[in-house]
Amino acid sequence: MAHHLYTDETPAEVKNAKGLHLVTQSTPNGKKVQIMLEELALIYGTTWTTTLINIMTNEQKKDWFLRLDPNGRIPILIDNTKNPPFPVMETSAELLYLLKFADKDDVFGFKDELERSQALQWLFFWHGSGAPYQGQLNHFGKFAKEKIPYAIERFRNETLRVYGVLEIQLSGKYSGEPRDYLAGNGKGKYSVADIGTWPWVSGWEFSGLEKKDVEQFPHLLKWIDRIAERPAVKTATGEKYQQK
Ligand SMILES: N[C@@H](CCC(=O)N[C@@H](CS)C(=O)NCC(=O)O)C(=O)O
Repeated sequence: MAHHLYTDETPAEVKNAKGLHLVTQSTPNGKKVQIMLEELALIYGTTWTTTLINIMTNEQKKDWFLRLDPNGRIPILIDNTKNPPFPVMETSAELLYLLKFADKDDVFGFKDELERSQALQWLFFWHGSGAPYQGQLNHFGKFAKEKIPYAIERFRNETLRVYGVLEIQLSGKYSGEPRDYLAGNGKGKYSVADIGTWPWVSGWEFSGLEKKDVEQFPHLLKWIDRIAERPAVKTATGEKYQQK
C-alpha cells in the first residue's frame, strides 16, 4: 500500500529522493543541519539531496510539508533508506539522527557516556533556552510590525543572559580551565552541541545586538570565530544554500 507521507502535491525532488533529503532554508535552524551534513560529507563522504524552500511564502504550512513535519517549520530531514521513508523534525533530533546514521566514529559525538551527556546538556540548553529567546528577539526586534519595547527588552536581556551562560562554560570561570568547545573533557571537542548553537549565536548582529553588548563575552566571540573558520561551516552558510 502506498504510504501517506508523499502526495501529488509533494515536490518531485522531495518524493523521488533516494537517500537522505533535507528540506531547508538558510536560517539559523536550517544552518544547523546544513553544517552537520557538510561536516559528515568531508569526513565520510555522506551524500544527500536538498530542497530549498522560502518560508516567507508559507510553503512549510502546506499539507505536503505538514505530513513530514506537523510543526510546519524548517528544516526537515527525510531518510528515504527506510521503508516507509522516515521523517525527522526538530533540529537537535536531526543532528542526533545524523550522528547515528553517519558518524560511526563519533567524530561529532562522544563514545564516553559522561561526555555524551555533556553534549546533550548543551544541545538541549540551546534548543530549549537559547533559540526560543533569540528567535523572539528577531521577531519582536526585526519582523513585528508593531514595536513593543517591553518584548524587545525582555528577549534582548534573555538572549544576553544565555550568552552569559555559554561564556561561563567556555571561559572556565568555575572549572578553572577555559575551553574551546562546549562539551567534552579538557578543552572540549567540536560536536553536535556546538553545531546546534553556533548558527544562532554567530548571528548576534542580525538579531540587533551591538558590539558593546557582546564584548562582555570574549570566550564566546573567540568560539564564534573558531567555528566560522571550518570549511564545512563556510560551505553550509554560503552560496550553496541561497535560493537562486
Ligand atoms: N524547534 C524547531 C524550530 C524550527 C524553526 O523555528 N524554524 C523556522 C526557521 S529558523 C521556521 O521554519 N519558521 C517559519 C514558520 O514559523 O512558519 C527546530 O529546532 O527545528
